Amino acid sequence: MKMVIAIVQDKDANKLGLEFVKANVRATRLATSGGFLRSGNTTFMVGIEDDRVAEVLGIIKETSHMRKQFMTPAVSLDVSMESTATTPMEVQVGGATVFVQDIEQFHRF
Ligand code: 2BA
Repeated sequence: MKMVIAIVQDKDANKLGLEFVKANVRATRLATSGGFLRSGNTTFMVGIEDDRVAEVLGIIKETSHMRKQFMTPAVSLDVSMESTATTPMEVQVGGATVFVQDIEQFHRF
């Protein structure tokens, strides 16, 4: 048994959830935020048999897209306490960040 944890962009989350249902893959969906951009993303937790991990990874790969986003760094104050203009910077996000972990035990009571 493995636990696949996939962090995807909110724009891809509904499609991914539907694809999991179609493929009879059970998943839990969490509303999360990225530590860097601090904007919303979605984390799926998927408990899955070892021989279906590749299938799950394939579904995630097909559904998650890379996008460019602009972020504006926090306003900074210079020595005269005047705020200095900050330039928006481009950041590439995604497709998906995925972790696969061994699960020692799995129970459904
Ligand atoms: P965020 O932390 O909001 O990061 C969004 C994107 O910003 C990242 O895209 C990456 O391109 C960039 N980025 C992140 N930290 C950076 C830094 N210190 N300096 C410069 N650029 C930085 P992705 O790599 O595709 O990550 C998308 C989201 O996946 C992340 O959102 C975070 O929620 C999660 N994530 C990525 N790597 C992770 C890790 N090692 N552990 C836990 N969560 C992770």
